[in-house]
Amino acid sequence: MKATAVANANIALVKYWGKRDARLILPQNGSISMTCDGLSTKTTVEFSGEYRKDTVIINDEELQRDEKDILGHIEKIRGLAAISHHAKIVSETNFPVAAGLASSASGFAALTMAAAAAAGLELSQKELTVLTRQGSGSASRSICEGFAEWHKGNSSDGSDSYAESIAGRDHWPGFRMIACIVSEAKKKVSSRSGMAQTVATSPYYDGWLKTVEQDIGTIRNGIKSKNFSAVGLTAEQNCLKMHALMLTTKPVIVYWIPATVEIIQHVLAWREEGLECYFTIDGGPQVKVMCLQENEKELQDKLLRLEGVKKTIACRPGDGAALSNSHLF
Ligand code: 2P0
Repeated sequence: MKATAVANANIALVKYWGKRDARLILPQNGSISMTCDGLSTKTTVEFSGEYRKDTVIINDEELQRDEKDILGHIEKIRGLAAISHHAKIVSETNFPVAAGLASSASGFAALTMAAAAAAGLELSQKELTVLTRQGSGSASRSICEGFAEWHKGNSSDGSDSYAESIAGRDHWPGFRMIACIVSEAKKKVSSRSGMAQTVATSPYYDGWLKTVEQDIGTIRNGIKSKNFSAVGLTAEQNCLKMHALMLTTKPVIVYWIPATVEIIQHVLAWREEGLECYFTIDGGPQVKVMCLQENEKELQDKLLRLEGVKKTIACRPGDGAALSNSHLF
């Protein structure tokens, strides 16, 4: 009863920021993301009668505060499989955790896939995304390869709120997401509590919901037809609309630091000069710059010359989550 899975992080092109059901993790709107090759989490789960309690070890540290209810998610999987053994869970992530690089997405995707396999559940990919979603919403997209769409769904039981790949990893191999690391500090407001505050208090939330479907259509079509300008510009505008929601939340949520704004200003100036690039920012200060492969090197050189940029990681569309035979223990 032991299995290991590897999953990549994903960066949203149309963002998820708000739930209509917090228990089942049902979103207010659909979202679209790119699964990022190389930003991965590997997780081994074993259920055994020998274990006296559940243990979770992430990047060599035993979990002390279960903010995202990892053990609640394991309990749900035990219930589905009708088993009662305790679990040992060991997880390793190869990029900065909790600073807005979607570590919980890759983490919950790898955890769910490994735990479901270790528990003997046989799930379709769609069912796996539904189960993963109940651990962490954006993680449902990390199950899928290339470009993923998480459908909002309408049913109250959440069975139609699932993710699927809308284009495989080799559909658009020249698409690049350059993650610029500007800070490795842990964020002060979690996405989970931040988005709940936004839905409850931002006067702009209705405006967000009114335009998000259109962004989904533009980006889905843009990915299918490889229209970089349409995808980049719409993703950038969608990101700014989400941050406008954060800025109008009470109490206010500001994830940006000076280096975030420095990169925004430069991306806009470089684009003005003819170097096509767009930015997107999530629940943290890091900026991800979208470009095509032919401009990757020039942009990475320019970004690394900025004072606030500590490091860049360029990703292409990556694989969906997969089981592995090499266990972590
Ligand atoms: C996204 N984010 O679409 C957006 C953009 C952050 C900003 O999904 O409560 O960690 O576990 O469902 O998935 C972060 O939210 O929240 C997120 P839960 P999650 O990528």
